[in-house]
Amino acid sequence: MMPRIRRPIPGVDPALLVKDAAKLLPDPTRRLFLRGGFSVGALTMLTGCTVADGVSAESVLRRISEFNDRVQAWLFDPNRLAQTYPESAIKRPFRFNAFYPESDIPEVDGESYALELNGLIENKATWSLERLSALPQETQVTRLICVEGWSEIGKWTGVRLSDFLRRVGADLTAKYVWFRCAEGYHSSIDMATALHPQTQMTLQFDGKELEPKYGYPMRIRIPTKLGFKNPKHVMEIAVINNYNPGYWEQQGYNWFSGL
Ligand SMILES: Nc1nc2c(c(=O)[nH]1)N[C@H]1C(S)=C(S)[C@@H](COP(=O)(O)O)O[C@H]1N2
Ligand SMILES: [Mo]
Repeated sequence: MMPRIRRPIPGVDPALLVKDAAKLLPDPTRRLFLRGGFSVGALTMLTGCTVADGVSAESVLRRISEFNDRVQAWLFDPNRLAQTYPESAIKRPFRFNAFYPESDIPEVDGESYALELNGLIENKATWSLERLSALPQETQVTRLICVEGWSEIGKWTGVRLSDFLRRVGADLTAKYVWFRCAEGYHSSIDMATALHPQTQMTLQFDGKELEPKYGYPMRIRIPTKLGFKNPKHVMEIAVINNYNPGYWEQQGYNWFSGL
């Protein structure tokens, strides 16, 4: 998470800035960095920012946050599976969460639903719910972890996102997959995570058609990432090469947010 420090700080003490910035590094890196005797030079090397008087702390911290994303992306093991659980561990009723109350859940019509495809994809024809349901389905019992401090185990069924991306001729060497939701929420993920075997275009929760609160008609389920990287009511998928932070990332949450 990136603290919001807006003003450039004239005459900022670089040593203090370095110390603050180091707190934002992901843990193994932070320990190495601090053990190495944190220095302005090391911070400059990490961020590419010249840490000098008058530099905006925000710009340095933003670079640290981007560096954090790169380190996490680099540490991400595309073959490591998130833990799965027995059906007896499923939480019922499962918690609803969004940036709005339950009364504002978007109502998407499943009959006329047409998933849009954009960006680096060969076959951009839209997909109806019926066609998505006809693709091979997989079920996972995994834990959804929300950054707000709760987690619950649930059961999600749907199409493997990597299968779908291959089927529509997506450029799998592109950097990001971006999702736009019915109510304006949006999110993007790294391609390695999009291709992870447990990353799913979810159509069912707990053996039943997704309820509106869980993201009807389709949500993305990613057990290797925090809850806010699991967009609900997905209306459009785009394969892109330019970084496009999501709703919560714009509020300061770390973009990669892997587990
Ligand atoms: N479209 C949309 N998707 C969203 C959100 C949202 O506000 N809108 N909230 C996210 C957050 S913060 C969490 S923790 C999970 C919650 O999923 P659930 O309601 O199935 O528990 O959805 C994520 N996906
Ligand atoms: Mo969340």
